[in-house]
Amino acid sequence: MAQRGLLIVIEGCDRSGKSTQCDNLVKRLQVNGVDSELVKFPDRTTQTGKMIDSYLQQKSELDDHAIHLLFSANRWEAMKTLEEKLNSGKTLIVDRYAFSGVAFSSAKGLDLEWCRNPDIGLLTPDIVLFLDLPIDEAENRGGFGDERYEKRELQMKVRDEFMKLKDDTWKFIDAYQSKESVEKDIWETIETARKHFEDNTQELTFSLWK
Ligand code: NYM
Ligand code: MG
Repeated sequence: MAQRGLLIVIEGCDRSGKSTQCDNLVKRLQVNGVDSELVKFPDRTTQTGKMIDSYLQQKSELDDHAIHLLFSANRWEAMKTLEEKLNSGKTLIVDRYAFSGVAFSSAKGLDLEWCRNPDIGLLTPDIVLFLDLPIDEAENRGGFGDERYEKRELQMKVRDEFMKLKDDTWKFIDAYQSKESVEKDIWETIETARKHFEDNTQELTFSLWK
């Protein structure tokens, strides 16, 4: 069987440059002959994703617990496909994951432990890159404030909640640099990780949190 692909998660607050960097990373991996694909959560195209999209665009209201569970369901419904892809050798670059799920909901005031529960058992990422950007800079970037949650106070709380979730699979990327420098830092981090995993074949585990 081909060696499985890596599950690489990119996290950060809103406007930290995640989507641009995820696109660049997938392209660069492909150019370098690594079979890779972009995955984005929330996936707004599915049934749960449409409800989430409407909520984020402030077109509908939902109880905080209910939307939290929808975000989690949106990940769960993708797991089988993601597992198959990884096992076939594809590397996945995932734009947001359960860390966002917990960080945003707990920043709104839900209990952190309660928030972690629905995502227990999801595929464990091999590496999490956290794009770190000062809130002042995020606010200045175009589009901030368009969607629910894109407010200074909440984003600051979200960052604090993210910090409670980090472990030794997390790598911090200074997102307050030129796009090119951020891309370079990400690439170097990923190259190091790829070399590490080439020498140490990892089991695919389903235990994001215990
Ligand atoms: N978000 C994202 C959550 O609140 N919970 C989650 O589980 C996920 C994956 O949705 N402000 C929030 C974070 C963002 C918003 O994400 C949509 P994006 O990457 O801006 O489309
Ligand atoms: Mg956003």
